[in-house]
Amino acid sequence: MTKPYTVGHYLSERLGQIGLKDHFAVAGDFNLVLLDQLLEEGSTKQLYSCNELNCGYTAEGYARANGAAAMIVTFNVGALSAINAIGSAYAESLPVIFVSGGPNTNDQGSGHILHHTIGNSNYGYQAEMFRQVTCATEVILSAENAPAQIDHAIRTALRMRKPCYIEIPCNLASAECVRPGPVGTLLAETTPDKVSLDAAVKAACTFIETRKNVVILVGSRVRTLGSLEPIVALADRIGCAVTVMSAAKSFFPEDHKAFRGVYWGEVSSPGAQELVEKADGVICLAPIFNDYATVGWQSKPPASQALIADLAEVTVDGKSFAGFHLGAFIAALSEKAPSRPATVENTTYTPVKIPETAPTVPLTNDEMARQINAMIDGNTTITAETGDSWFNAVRMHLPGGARVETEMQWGSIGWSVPAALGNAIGSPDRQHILMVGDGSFQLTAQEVAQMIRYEVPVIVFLVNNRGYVIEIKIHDGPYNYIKNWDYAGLIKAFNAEDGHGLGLHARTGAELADAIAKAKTNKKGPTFIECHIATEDCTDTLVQWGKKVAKANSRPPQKN
Ligand code: TPU
Repeated sequence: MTKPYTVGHYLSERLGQIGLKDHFAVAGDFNLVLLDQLLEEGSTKQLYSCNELNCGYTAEGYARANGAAAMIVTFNVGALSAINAIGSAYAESLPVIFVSGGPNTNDQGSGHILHHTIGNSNYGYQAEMFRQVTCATEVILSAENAPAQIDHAIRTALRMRKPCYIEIPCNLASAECVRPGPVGTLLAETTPDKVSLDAAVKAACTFIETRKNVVILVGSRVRTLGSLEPIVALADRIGCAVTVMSAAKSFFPEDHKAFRGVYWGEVSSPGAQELVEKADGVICLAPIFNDYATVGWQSKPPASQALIADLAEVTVDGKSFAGFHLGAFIAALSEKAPSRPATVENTTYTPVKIPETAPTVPLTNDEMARQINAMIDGNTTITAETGDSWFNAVRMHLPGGARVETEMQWGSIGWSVPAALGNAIGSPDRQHILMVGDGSFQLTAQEVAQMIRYEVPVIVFLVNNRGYVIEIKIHDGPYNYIKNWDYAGLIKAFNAEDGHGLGLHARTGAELADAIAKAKTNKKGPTFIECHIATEDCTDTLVQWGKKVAKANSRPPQKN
């Protein structure tokens, strides 16, 4: 007799069909049978994380490289640890398929009190919590309904570019169910509302025609397009200058003739602030104008001068249009938009050179950033953690094809270590660089062990500046100083008897150059370079930006 086809097999086959090669997991007794089923069906490889928060960030990073990701954890103790990472996937618009094991169906509604729960017998609260940070929440209660529910969650996540939630009771993972058909509708985009799309394109063309100085401002949610080509095509058609927001660093090729740097209010690349703020028409592609991006609410194009093309809505000249995806709008506008060459012709862009320091003096932040910048080629992905690493990544000059990943909307420190791992697993043919501060690293440090386990050659630059420098610059206090660790020394412990990680210290420019040379030849695991930098030595833009953000955060309460 052949083995029955199960709910777990169905999920597994669907994950493979949507283009995943891997899924990430932490085992627990509510998901063990499900993990068995995924292994048995085998469409995707099962990779493990040290804890569920890291598992979530790893999946989030993988989705950045691969378009989507999946993770499997156990009920409550696993899932609730992961919810921060699912919040990240929601905020950053990444379709992570979050799967939790659930209580046996015989226990649901029976009054039984189970372990790993808050001690009452209502097991719906986990799904309710996740409902706020997912676009579809499916609690499976029968094998018959499982295919439709799994498909609904996955389809919604892929279309909305947001995470979804699937809960599979531990006794249903191996219950018999039908096989999936071809992937077809799961991957298909919704048909755009042609009338609304045409009206939006017409309004956008009028907007461009009636403005003298048009500039494009690229925002971070263009990541959901999966390619920069549509944006380049639009820029080429209009012929105007292009700037990117800080969270969208690398989302327009910096070697393109129209590129004019990063617009970030008063900490913009030279010339970019003037260009955007003097333009009478700013085409904002999938922007997020939060307090960080606007430097404490200082720098946001006024509504009368902005066309805002969001993921599911275009707003222009006081009217909003919906019913189509950003990709459809950009493609249609690229065919119809009038040409406005003025801003490209009137301006130039010269990237700022990061200053060099002598190789024998103590290592400086500039020298570290300069040497990292020199390593970047068109096949490099840099993951930059919250902190001064953001500002260092933003000031680098990138060859076309280089990629920067940040988490500037959610900004949860510790994200970058697992996210760089996930990104590297999702795009193994690229060179992966991680820049992370010591404070952030202390949250998720153990995930370097998974880089070693899976022999992922991420080059990690750990900035040991003895504290939360970004917070020191925003609002200082004793809470911003941390216990020092021998970070590079951790690698020996993580390697144990069989790992190939390399841990190195860099205290001068020469030591850093030597460490980078070693990292380039270490392909069987991560190279971890602990860069010793003085606490007061950080990027100028961080200080300038920090003051403005602190001022915005300390506004007195409004009077009634
Ligand atoms: O380069 P540097 O020194 O700025 O980076 P480091 O050392 O990683 O410090 C980051 C400090 C930081 C904190 C403590 N940045 N944001 N926060 C607040 C914060 C606290 N907890 C979470 C999960 N996320 C946060 N952003």
